[in-house]
Amino acid sequence: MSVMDVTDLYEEFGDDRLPPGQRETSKFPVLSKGGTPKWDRDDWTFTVSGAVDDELSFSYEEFRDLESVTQRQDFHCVTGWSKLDCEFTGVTFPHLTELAGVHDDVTTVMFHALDGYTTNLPLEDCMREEVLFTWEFDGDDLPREHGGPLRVVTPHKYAYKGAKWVDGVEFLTEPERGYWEKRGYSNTADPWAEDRYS
Ligand SMILES: Nc1nc2c(c(=O)[nH]1)N[C@H]1C(S)=C(S)[C@@H](COP(=O)(O)O)O[C@H]1N2
Ligand SMILES: [Mo]
Repeated sequence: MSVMDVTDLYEEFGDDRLPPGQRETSKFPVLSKGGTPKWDRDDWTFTVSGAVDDELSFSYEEFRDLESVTQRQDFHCVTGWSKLDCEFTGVTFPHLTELAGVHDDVTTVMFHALDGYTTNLPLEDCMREEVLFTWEFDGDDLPREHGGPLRVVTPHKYAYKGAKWVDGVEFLTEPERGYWEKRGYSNTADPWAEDRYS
């Protein structure tokens, strides 16, 4: 299995791999607004909805059968820690949009999760190979507390832009804010600009 190293993406945003004000940790802390939601792999469904040619829905097995990649990425939490060299396996965001056919007037993507969490990003910030729907971390199933069975990772943004327990992605033609974006976290969340709060 080949691993694509995308840890150099910082060159597009700043001078240093470690964004300003971040410290490196080897641990992987858990940050959730509430507890870890319960789910059952057999009734889990992932949906693609909104302004698309084909609204899609996948079972867990169907999602796992999509074309996938493994990447080495960094992970930056808005509370100040960064975990470098995480290996994630999953489906790229652009691949999913090819399957659904996204309308030209879409500006905003809203991610939905099993715990009621939501987070938004502009479509163009999602159309990157590094934005993954991932089920595997460092060679093992993604731990439940870190968002298993499926989560999003956004190495170019603070990690609150990556929904754990993601079960839906919605394509919108008007701006809308997600859970933390409504509660004072930055809408843009660029770690190299230290867009932490708004
Ligand atoms: N569904 C869901 N996704 C979420 C959250 C959450 O509470 N619920 N917290 C976010 C925040 S604020 C952070 S920092 C990261 C933390 O990911 P981790 O617990 O795997 O470190 O998940 C993000 N995704
Ligand atoms: Mo966070």
